Amino acid sequence: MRRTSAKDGTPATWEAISWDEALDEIASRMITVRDEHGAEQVAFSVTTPSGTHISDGISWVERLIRSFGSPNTIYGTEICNWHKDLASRFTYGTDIGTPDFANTDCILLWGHNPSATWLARSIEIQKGRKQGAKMIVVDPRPTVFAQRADCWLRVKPGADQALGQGITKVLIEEGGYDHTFVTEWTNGPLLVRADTGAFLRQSDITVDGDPDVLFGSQQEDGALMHYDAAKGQWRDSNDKIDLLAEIMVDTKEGMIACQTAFGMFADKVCAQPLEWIETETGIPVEDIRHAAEILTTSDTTAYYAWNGVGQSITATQTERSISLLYGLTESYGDKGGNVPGAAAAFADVSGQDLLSDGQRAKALGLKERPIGPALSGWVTARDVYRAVLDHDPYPVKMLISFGGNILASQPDTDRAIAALKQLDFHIHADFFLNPSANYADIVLPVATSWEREGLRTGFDASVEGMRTVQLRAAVVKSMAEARSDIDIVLALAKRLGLSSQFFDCDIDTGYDHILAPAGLNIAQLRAHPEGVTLPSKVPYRSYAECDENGNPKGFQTPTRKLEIYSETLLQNGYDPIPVLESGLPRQRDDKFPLQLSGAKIVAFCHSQHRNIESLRRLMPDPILEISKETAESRNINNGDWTKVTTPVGHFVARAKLVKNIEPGSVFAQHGWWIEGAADTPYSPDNPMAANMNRAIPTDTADPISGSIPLRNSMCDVERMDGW
Ligand SMILES: Nc1nc2c(c(=O)[nH]1)N[C@H]1C(S)=C(S)[C@@H](COP(=O)(O)OP(=O)(O)OC[C@H]3O[C@@H](n4cnc5c(=O)[nH]c(N)nc54)[C@H](O)[C@@H]3O)O[C@H]1N2
Ligand SMILES: Nc1nc2c(c(=O)[nH]1)N[C@H]1C(S)=C(S)[C@@H](COP(=O)(O)OP(=O)(O)OC[C@H]3O[C@@H](n4cnc5c(=O)[nH]c(N)nc54)[C@H](O)[C@@H]3O)O[C@H]1N2
Ligand SMILES: [Mo]
Repeated sequence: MRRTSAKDGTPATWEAISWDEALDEIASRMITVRDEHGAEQVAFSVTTPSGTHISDGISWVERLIRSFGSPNTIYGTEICNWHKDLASRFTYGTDIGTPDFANTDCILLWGHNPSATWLARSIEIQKGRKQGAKMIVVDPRPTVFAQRADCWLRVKPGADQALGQGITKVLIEEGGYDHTFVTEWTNGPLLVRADTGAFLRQSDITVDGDPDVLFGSQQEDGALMHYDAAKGQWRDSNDKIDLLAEIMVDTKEGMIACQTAFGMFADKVCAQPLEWIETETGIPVEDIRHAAEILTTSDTTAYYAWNGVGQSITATQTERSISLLYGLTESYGDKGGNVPGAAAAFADVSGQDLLSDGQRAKALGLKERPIGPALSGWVTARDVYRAVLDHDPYPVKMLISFGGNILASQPDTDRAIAALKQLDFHIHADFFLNPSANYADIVLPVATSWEREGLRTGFDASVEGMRTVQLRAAVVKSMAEARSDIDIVLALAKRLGLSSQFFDCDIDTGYDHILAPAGLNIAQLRAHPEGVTLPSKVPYRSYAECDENGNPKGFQTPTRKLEIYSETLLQNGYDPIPVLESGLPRQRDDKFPLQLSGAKIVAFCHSQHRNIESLRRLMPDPILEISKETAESRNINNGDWTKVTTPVGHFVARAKLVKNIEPGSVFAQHGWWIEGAADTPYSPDNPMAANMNRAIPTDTADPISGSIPLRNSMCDVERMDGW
């Protein structure tokens, strides 16, 4: 459909055009911008694959973006999965891994509530519980799993890094970790120079020294012990290594004080008393100790940490704090732990290799956050708004969205509208016309997953599921003229002259390419619509496997060890060890005494589904979960309409009093944009009044990832009279 009205905020009017006309025009405009200004001036946006139909098409969309040459895709990863999937690499060298909940001794859910957001995962958790697994839940709300947990840690929103530090402190002080594992498989024993913070290298000591040779220190005599980081091997036996050594080393530059990474970590983590952690987190010291005890006495622990820790301005270091704590449990990679690389081998078509270094370097926000998501071409919405509106660092002229709804799922709503109006050309491909599509020049109707085939290589609810591959058949005929995202991608690729990078624009050839490394082809999958589970073994503790030269595979980090100390972070100006030395960076203000957080609900996925009547009956209006104390002090009763105000905006929601919820916070739902009934304060005149993201400040962001405080902005709440 082509827009026939001005972009003035009123509902757009449209005329139908043919697919050929639409695709020809889109491709020719893309080429013009690329040739005249550069491909980076065409930004893209994709909806999340975590819970939308795009999950089995997104790699193809990304392949189009990268082969076209744009480093700018709004993906929302910095407020969704980046921390667990990529920041985890600073510690493990891989993603968080698939938690083997069904076979574990201890389930740890940290800011993740699968009872509402991942029902298949919940089933795995129940399997584990039936076999006697203990459960620890870190959540400010009494979720279903929190109520059933052996240990529920009702953390104050945003205090997770402090909590991770507190539990780690107990493990270290009480010896609740495996000394052999830390010595053998982490970079804890390696010496760090006090002057530079870099690892001590052989090249620091002698002129012809090898920079890949790092050192530990022997107990008793303090002799240097050689570690070959290129091979991942200790040259000297590390039986007698001193994990806590502090020594002076004679270097080319004179005597330099050095301390082991583990010693530095232990000193920093143990610096504050547990009572300080209690004040910061709201969690009693005995509960922190109880969690540590469960972790220590469980042979294996499987965990998942997600939105509750990823949507804050300390998200990356919080992720580090949790993954280091988890690293000490020695479960990473183990059966019953979190298993990385559980999927069978398949080719990745997302085209990371197709974006040139020159284009990659132009990603918006990469200069400010050089090891953040922009490195993969995933940029924040607000950086795109800045480019469109202020031409900083260059203009963005065109936006092509494959789903997504930035006006509801991202903050800065007014700036977003201004930016959408400012664009020279804007395409939105979707099932429905959402508010973001209302500013598009051309809208492309997309087929849902029910109307098309879908290839899925691995189902990540369980380790076993990761070995399953399925070509799901369409279950209904495509409605009207809707086309799948993949069809749209291939049609554009052809017009852009990119056929050779798209398997001659034949999807079956592309699918065969994906499947070949696993020894499968698309014809086999079509003959088995129920899917195929590969017989190959799950690679438990793969870091300990050796290559033909006898070198262990190790971890895919610069030191080939699980990194307690991250030189990568240090070199980019960040703390190499995640430690909170002072209180939380909260904006304290008497006018806004409460914290605004949120959680997802089972009825809807993000801003979708509120147009589905049966679901709307389950959840007719947006809810604000609130403690009895907070409600009483503000004269708010269950069901009252409330107005939530922050320093940058406000929104409306209906109060729900919840027993045992973290009392200093309120919990809202995002994604509301379809109006309520005429007798609600977000009636058809003002549907966006219920959009919580209008009230989220974005002036401070996580310095590494760019995440924003969706879970810990300061606010106040008042009852709305007259509703
Ligand atoms: N029904 C439904 N399912 C979904 C989605 C959906 O919108 N609806 N979205 C999908 C997507 S894209 C994602 S990313 C996943 C997300 O899945 P989850 O991570 O489970 O998402 P949430 O429910 O948003 O957040 C998890 C928990 O974090 C808690 N929390 C809030 N603030 C804090 C805090 O400061 N610290 C801690 N520790 N916890 C906190 C909340 O109370 C909540 O119970 O769900 C996916 N599944
Ligand atoms: N305050 C607050 N804000 C949040 C969150 C939060 O917890 N709190 N969660 C954040 C998270 S984790 C995420 S992932 C983002 C999600 O943010 P978005 O990805 O923007 O998700 P939605 O807002 O639901 O937009 C989905 C749109 O994509 C369309 N769509 C669905 N499937 C497909 C498909 O296969 N193809 C195409 N072309 N279109 C499709 C839908 O019809 C819908 O219009 O929101 C983030 N925003
Ligand atoms: Mo997400």
